[in-house]
Amino acid sequence: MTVSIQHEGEIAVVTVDNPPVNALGQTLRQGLWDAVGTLDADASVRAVVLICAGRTFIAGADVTEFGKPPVPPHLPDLVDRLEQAVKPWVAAIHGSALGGGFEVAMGCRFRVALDSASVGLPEVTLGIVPGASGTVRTPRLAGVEAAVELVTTGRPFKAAKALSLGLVDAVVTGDLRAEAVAFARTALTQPLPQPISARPVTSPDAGWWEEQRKAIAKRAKGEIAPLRALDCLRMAAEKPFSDAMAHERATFLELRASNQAAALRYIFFAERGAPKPAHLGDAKPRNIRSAAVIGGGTMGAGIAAALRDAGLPVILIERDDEAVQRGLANLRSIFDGAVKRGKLTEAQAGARMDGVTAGSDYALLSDTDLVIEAVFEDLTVKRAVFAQLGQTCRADAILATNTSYLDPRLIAEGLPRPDRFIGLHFFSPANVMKLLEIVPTPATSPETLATGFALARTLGKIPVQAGICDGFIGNRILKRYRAEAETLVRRGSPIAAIDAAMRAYGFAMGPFEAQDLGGLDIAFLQREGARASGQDVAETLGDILVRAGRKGQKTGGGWYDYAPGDRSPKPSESTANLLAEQISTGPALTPEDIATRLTKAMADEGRAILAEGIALKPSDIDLVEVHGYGYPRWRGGPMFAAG
Ligand code: 3H9
Repeated sequence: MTVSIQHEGEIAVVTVDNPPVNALGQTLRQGLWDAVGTLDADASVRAVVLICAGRTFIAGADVTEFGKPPVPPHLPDLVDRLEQAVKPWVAAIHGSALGGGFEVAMGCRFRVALDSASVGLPEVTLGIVPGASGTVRTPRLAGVEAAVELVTTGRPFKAAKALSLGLVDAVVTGDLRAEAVAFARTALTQPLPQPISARPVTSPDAGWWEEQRKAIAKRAKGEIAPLRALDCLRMAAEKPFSDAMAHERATFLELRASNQAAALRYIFFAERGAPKPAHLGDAKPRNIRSAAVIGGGTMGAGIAAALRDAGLPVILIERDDEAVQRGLANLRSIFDGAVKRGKLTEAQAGARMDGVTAGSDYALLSDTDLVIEAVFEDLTVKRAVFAQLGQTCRADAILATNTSYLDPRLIAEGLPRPDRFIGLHFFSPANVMKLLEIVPTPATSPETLATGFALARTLGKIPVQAGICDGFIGNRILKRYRAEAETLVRRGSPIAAIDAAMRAYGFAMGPFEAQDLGGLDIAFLQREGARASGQDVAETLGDILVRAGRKGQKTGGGWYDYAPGDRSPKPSESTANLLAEQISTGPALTPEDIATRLTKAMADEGRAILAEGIALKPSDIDLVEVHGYGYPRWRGGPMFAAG
């Protein structure tokens, strides 16, 4: 039964059971609609507790219904009906009350939450605004400022914060059902609070709203839903309830049909499908209870931090004591940064470090389940590492390389158990970036591959399987993107115009600013390496700059100039002079032309990658671009955008 009713004396308990996340499909909406009628007509009932079975309270509207015509009872009507029920309802929240789920909770007269629960209105992350009074009731419940934060960021609030803002009435621990029933009994002894729709709301002045608009527009970088949500909230603060409701509903329906919402829904489901690809079949992942990282540089320390964040004990290996200390310092500075940003307490950061054993002796690894190598990108160096790992690790340990450009088959040569070897390509900073490219070799066993995917789940990462080629999926597309951007420069488009066009498209940075930040020398050295091994690699504009000592921000200039201590790029005369001979005059391109050219190049490379079997499906490529390379999420990725 999706909705069932039990009785505890004069309190009725309505249980919603609609796995996996109690989404508000038509059957559930109808079930709740009918329950209101049944319980209002039941003279033995004085109050109602609404509770959910399974992992969470109602997590929102059923997103799979969004492409279809809405079927009654509509959610806004259900929320009104709950609010108008003669018997007061108490929402008992565990897990997350999100979107329509929180709107249902706001239809209830009271909200009681477990201390581990959270509440939120994440609709803007799906390209829409709340469609069942979220923008209209929230300011009446918790004030305009809290409502603006909740609705325009889409980020849920933890129970304690929700309580302090008045979004919930009580936070409890232990047995939620018993606590909520007790809460309902006590509530009946006092006068009921007004239903939320009848509560007053005070609007801040016009200047405040303008400031919000500016801040949100800057953050949104082209995404429309957060600004439209702000409009709805302003309407709710300044106009009567019913006018604001009509405006919210119209905005919700309009945005639901928008391209941005379609793109965001597509990414939402792609993300959820990624950890469980069908081709893994019934291969069982190995249980990973301990991990080690070889190399304590930026990447190695980031990977170690990600493993510690997931609760795994970590062994960090470096080549000598000095390097061990440097590695530990890198790791500590990651956790210190987290403390500064309020993400970890001092005690938690200390516990993270306590779970790390560091040293230079590979014998430390004799009982480790998983080892990830993150040393210098040099085949000889990596092979030497794996030769030692092959000798010291347990025969059933999984051995992984974090290489970004080298052929994992060559790295694995000579390993006693090649079936246990796999590429796990993290993105820097590895404790932050969500993407994990998983690169099996032909010898990798299904069990090892399944373990790579399971590890991604443990680390909270989005796994995408990639075949072996130069740069795998992400860096191969990046190379093509940069090459196309250089082609535009050669044909006369100003460097700054190209960067501005890509920012206008939704990237945080354009291709040249990004290279200046990361350093032009890394890709240069790779090309030089390829040239040295006899490959025919054409001279790039970036090569000309590096040869002239312009490696990016770290050398005071790359594509742009930088004043000391200032990271803002200034068009560079030196760069213009160095490249002058390479540049001809081509047709003037609009920002849209530029973005179309560059994103089309990415999609073309994506199609080649699919044709070669390097990526298994277009959505994998889009996940790589969105989570590893800053492709605007609301555009869905290059493959989605190309249609
Ligand atoms: C909304 O409410 C609009 C209203 O304002 C107005 C309406 C008029 N629908 O994430 P998980 C599936 S907009 C359908 O791995 P977790 C998901 O695809 C909605 N399906 O679990 C997956 O399926 P499968 C606002 C959904 O425990 C399975 O559930 N709400 C929905 O890591 C498990 O998902 C949101 O945006 C859905 N709404 O996390 C909340 N949600 O097993 C979105 C999930 O077949 N959901 N599925 O792959 C979440 O944030 C997380 O799912 C949640 C649980 C935190 C709840």
